[in-house]
Amino acid sequence: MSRTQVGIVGAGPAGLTLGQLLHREGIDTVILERRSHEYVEARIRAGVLEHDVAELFDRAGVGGRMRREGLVHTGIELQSGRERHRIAFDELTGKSIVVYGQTEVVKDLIAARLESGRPLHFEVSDVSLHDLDGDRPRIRYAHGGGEQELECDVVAGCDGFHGVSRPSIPAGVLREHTREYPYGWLGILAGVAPSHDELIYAHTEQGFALLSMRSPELSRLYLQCAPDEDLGAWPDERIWAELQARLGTDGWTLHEGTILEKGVTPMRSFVVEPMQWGRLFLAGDAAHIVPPTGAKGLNLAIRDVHVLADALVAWYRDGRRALLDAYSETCLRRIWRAEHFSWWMTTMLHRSPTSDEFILRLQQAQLRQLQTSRAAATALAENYVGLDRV
Ligand code: FAS
Ligand code: PHB
Repeated sequence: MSRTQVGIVGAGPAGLTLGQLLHREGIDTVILERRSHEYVEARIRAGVLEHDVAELFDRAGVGGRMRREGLVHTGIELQSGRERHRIAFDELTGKSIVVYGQTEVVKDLIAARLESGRPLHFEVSDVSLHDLDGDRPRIRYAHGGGEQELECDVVAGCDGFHGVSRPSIPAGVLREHTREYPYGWLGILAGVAPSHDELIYAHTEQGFALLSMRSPELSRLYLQCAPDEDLGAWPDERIWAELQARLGTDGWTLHEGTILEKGVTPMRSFVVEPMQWGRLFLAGDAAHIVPPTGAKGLNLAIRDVHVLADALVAWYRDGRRALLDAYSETCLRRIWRAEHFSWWMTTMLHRSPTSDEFILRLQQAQLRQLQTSRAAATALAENYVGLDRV
């Protein structure tokens, strides 16, 4: 049996960031990841970093490439029909966001982990958690052709929505809250320069569309579709035609290019309470999911492990358990705020198959108020760039 202070299950943004934050405080960790190094780095997911999350990466010593290659944005465009209106983050909040792909964040975090020389095991299997309600929890797993056992002080469940950590909490402990949405996103990565310098969220009669980007050469675009949309029914020509129809506006051109990757993502809102049991602490998608309309998923994961790292440092340094005991309550305040914001953005901007003219008029009224009311625009901007206090 081997030993560490904090056993981390999952090498996504949550697990890798936690490992980096704890390593910088001299706390020993082992990160266990079921997928291969290549697979983890190739996954295309989120694209927006909140202002304070970008600054956290700076402080954690992994912000260098993000600052060189990331795109600082001071606003977004909301489009209603063929009319656009800009939400000016800098003017309304004094903050900005950084557009930098999750794939790049993960590459930077893995590079830092490998440079630290601390254990990061890819392609582990048969992970199971034991004695979580004692003071010596254990992680069993298979790796390198043999069965392994890792004794820890604490286990961090950073293994995403489909991981083993949440199900390791006994039945009856967790309260689950969930909403499924009657639509999803068909997302593409295209080898063409973005047709706009900021993100465009479009509400149209045909449905939602989003123009985003990854670099001056790479566009990331999404269009609302059925949650179980058949990708085979969407040849490249049809995707571009639908994006043209939804994003088009007078005097503006959506430039098309080679589609490098496409996929359909269903949407859900999901939260478990509490996010801790005994010496197990859940973080990121293992504990909560948001529809991507508010660009919160990745940012919530990083915020969770920032809280957890501070709590563990206080515990190891001074024996103070108060922050650890309050971990779940502290995270859930921000999580529920982000759940509401993501739900609000999603229901305001998507045309549900079950919605009627009444809902359409409510959506148009909300979008109009965001044009006419500084207070309404400020509330959106504060949530989007990331709230100081929740
Ligand atoms: P992750 O799921 O990223 O990482 C969990 C890790 O644990 C994975 O590497 C997994 O392989 C590993 N793991 C799972 N089970 C394991 C086991 N038994 N043993 C060991 N390892 C195990 N968010 C946004 O903000 N904007 C977006 O546009 C956006 N798009 C998304 C598209 C898709 C298809 C998905 C699935 C999510 C998207 N998200 C988006 C949300 C996403 O970015 C998550 O919020 C983010 O990845 C959360 O990070 P983690 O909590 O680290 O979980
Ligand atoms: C992305 O660039 O992938 C992205 C941006 C904003 C969102 C969702 C996804 O709300």
